Amino acid sequence: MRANTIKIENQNTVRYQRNVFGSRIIPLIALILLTSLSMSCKSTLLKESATIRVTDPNADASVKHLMLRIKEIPKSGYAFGHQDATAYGLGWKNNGSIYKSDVAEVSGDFPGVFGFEIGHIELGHEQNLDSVNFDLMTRLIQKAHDTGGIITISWHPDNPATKKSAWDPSPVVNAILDGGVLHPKYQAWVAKVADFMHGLKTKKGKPIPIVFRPFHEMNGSWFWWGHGNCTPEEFRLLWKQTYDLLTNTYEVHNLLYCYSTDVVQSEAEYLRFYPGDDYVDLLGMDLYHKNSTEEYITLLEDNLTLLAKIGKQKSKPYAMTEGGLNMIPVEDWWTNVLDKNVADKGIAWALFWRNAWPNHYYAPFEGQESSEDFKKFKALNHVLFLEELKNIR
Ligand code: BMA
Repeated sequence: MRANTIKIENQNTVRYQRNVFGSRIIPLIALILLTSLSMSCKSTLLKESATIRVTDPNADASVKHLMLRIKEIPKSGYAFGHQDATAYGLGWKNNGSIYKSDVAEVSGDFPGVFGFEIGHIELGHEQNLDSVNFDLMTRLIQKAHDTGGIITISWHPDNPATKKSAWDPSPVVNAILDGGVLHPKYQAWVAKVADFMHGLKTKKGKPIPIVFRPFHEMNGSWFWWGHGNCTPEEFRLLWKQTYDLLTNTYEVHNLLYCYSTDVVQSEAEYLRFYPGDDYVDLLGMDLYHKNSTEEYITLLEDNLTLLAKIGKQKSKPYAMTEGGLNMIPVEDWWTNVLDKNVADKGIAWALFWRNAWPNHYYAPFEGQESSEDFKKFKALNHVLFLEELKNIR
């Protein structure tokens, strides 16, 4: 073999060299270049993330990296998010042995942002208020993170005074603040949240960074922490004390904190409950399509323009943290109603609520009226599902 090769080389050096470059060296050089390019991209982001500021001074490096990823997203578009995407969907529930989502069945890809909910973790229950087992949730979060997704967690804690749900508006905030009769109970609740967050680790034992979004829609009056059920000052104290318990007392350092209101009428309303720049990493709004399409278009325009303005003033990324149209009975809703009115606002993502029951769902499933339009929406270059989002790193 060896002698033969030399002979060929002597006979036709040029052809041999071409052959070598064509078949081996060029792909090798390309591989080296690609590897070093991707390593240099990665290291640039990681290098930058070492200097980026998040509110928790002791935040894990992964949290800073996540913040940087989130800030990068609007340069390419916005990510699609879905609540409980992999936990259940229309007609199925994850029993621990499958990994699927309604959105992936329709469009071929998973969402870029995965929403999860920890209501009832505070009670020590095995499953959340929507019957998702917390151990399964941990595994689904690991998988979402491993595959390059971004994870956001909401929390609908029960009313600590009445033991009824988060939707029981009986005033209680004052009683759970430091010095209040229910403060020890609340502290124990936050300890349970902390335990759950501490448990979110990769297979290698590294913390999984999370966007935590507690006490959302506080400008509405339907939750016990909402407008009219506590004063803005009490709300701010609740936020700060919860933040302090998590970061300082329980040493949870894998969180970014997201403040999100419901629809607002003004900047003053948006900021009425705002605990301060030192306690908030991201800004959000929950914007549902409840009435006419025309009204929703105006609502998106007014609210997201305002959110963009506040986000820019504060140099904080922002997102549509919840939203959608229940049962999506409008065929071209994704491209014509949603995308046309959110694409130019600079949001990092838009997250759609859970596919719970046949009359309570916000993302399409196979055969659903808006699924053809959803495929067109997914194909838009600026709409980022998991495959695109994982490259922003
Ligand atoms: C609400 C509804 C409820 C659910 C809650 C928390 O909007 O979907 O059924 O319990 O969110 O996920």
